[in-house]
Amino acid sequence: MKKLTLVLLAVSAAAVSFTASAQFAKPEDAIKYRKAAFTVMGAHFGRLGAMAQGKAPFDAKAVADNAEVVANLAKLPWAAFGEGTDSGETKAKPEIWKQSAKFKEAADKLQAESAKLVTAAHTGKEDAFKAAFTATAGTCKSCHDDFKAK
Ligand code: ASC
Repeated sequence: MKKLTLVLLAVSAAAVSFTASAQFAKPEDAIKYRKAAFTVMGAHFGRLGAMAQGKAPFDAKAVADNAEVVANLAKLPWAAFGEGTDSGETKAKPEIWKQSAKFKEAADKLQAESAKLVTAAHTGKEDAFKAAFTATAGTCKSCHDDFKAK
């Protein structure tokens, strides 16, 4: 039984990592994919931002729903920064590939902070949400500063 569980876990982990390193037929497809992920993430992050900045009333349920979308989407773009995807319709800076460890660190920070944002959102506390939102937004900004052309 224990063995079977381990085998099943290994299989599902492999399935997840396969999804994460999604194969793209063409570099343009990868670029489109990652931009789409960032666009949808940005839309949901924007809804959180409106609440964090008092431009929309704080709604704990909406905060939790949007935070979950952000945290899930935050896992997706990175597999689409493969070789050959540095040119074309993209604002990606060459530093992404030249400083790949630093880029991965930035990507990991977004994922870590957005996971904390989900936890904070589930407390239902506005202050906790605002603090976690600010921390997450900081990871967006620093990555854009280093790795995204204006
Ligand atoms: C957003 C959005 C970003 C980040 C960034 C945070 O709402 O679309 O890219 O916040 O501006 O500084």
